[in-house]
Amino acid sequence: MDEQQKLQEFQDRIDAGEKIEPKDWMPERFRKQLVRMMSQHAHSEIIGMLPEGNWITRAPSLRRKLALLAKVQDEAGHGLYLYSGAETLGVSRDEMIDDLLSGKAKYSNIFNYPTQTWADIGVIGWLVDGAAIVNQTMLAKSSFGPYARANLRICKEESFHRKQGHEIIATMMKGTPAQRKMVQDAVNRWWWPTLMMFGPPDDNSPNSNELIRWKVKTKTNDELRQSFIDRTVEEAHDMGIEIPDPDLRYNEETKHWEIGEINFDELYRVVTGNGPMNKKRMAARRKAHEEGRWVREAAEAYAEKQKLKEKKAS
Ligand code: FAQ
Repeated sequence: MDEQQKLQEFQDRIDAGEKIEPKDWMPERFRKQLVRMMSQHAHSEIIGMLPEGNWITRAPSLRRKLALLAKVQDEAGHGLYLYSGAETLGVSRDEMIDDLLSGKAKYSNIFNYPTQTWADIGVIGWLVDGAAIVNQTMLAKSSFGPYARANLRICKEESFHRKQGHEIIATMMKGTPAQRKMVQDAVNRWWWPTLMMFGPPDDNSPNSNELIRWKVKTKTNDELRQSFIDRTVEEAHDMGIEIPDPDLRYNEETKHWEIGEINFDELYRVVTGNGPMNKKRMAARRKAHEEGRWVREAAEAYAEKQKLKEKKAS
């Protein structure tokens, strides 16, 4: 079969709703796009542990501390599913981590903002995990098998994360005026960056057309953003929270909430290393990587020793 026929057969399989598995033939560009997305997604989960990890020692009760510890640990697990999935495409974990630590690889914009109060932890669960679920429920139907399966599992865990965030916020909104103010202040700071998590608008999203043709993505950035806005605005109003957007209005005809203009310059600034916390996040990640070196070396030495033992025994 020549390249053109292979491409056609590949597209036919995708159009028929089949999953592409690691050993199947795939265009090099498909492989590259998947490595890009899956590694960025994995890095986001790992860097995403930092803003919340910052509050584990300051959680207001033992129950809250336990839930937050478990959530942050889950994010590490998500990183592992995704790195393992990406490895099936022939890229090594070391290469992906090197790209993150050298600043070559991107990770989600949202983790470059500071967590200033306890309300930020609730808002991350409610808004950030809420946005991640909308995006990842779509990715759980992705045409690449390992990515779809990783997202399916991630979404189940993220639903708990969203619930714990929502519960923190709903509890604080029933508390004192100072607690309600703290929630509103956190929403004011996290609302717009959360909307940016869905990526640039469709007419300025260089990867979308290709990813949609290959059913890696089945919905566009703007479609997903809108679906998040519609469900979240209603929840905010139910809890007595104001959305910090003077242009927000409900369109009776389309049955959608319409928002004001998103400052996408801020998104580009943050994802190219110039957000409020980029340097701190990368410094913390590099330090953790260095401090964990002896653990990786010890684990490798142990595995090597086990292999030798097995060889001797056989
Ligand atoms: N942040 O052409 P498009 C989580 C980049 S996990 C950074 O539209 P595409 C869990 C994009 O990479 C959250 N960069 O790109 C958690 C591209 O640059 P490149 C992470 C962004 O791929 C919760 C360029 O802009 N989730 O939250 C962003 O079609 C709580 C042009 O963009 C995923 O990674 C951004 N927001 O769509 C953990 C999901 N947006 O690579 C802890 C998988 C765009 O060409 C606590 N990824 N860029 O140099 C995706 O769904 C997609 O890749 C998008 C971007 C939607 C992020």
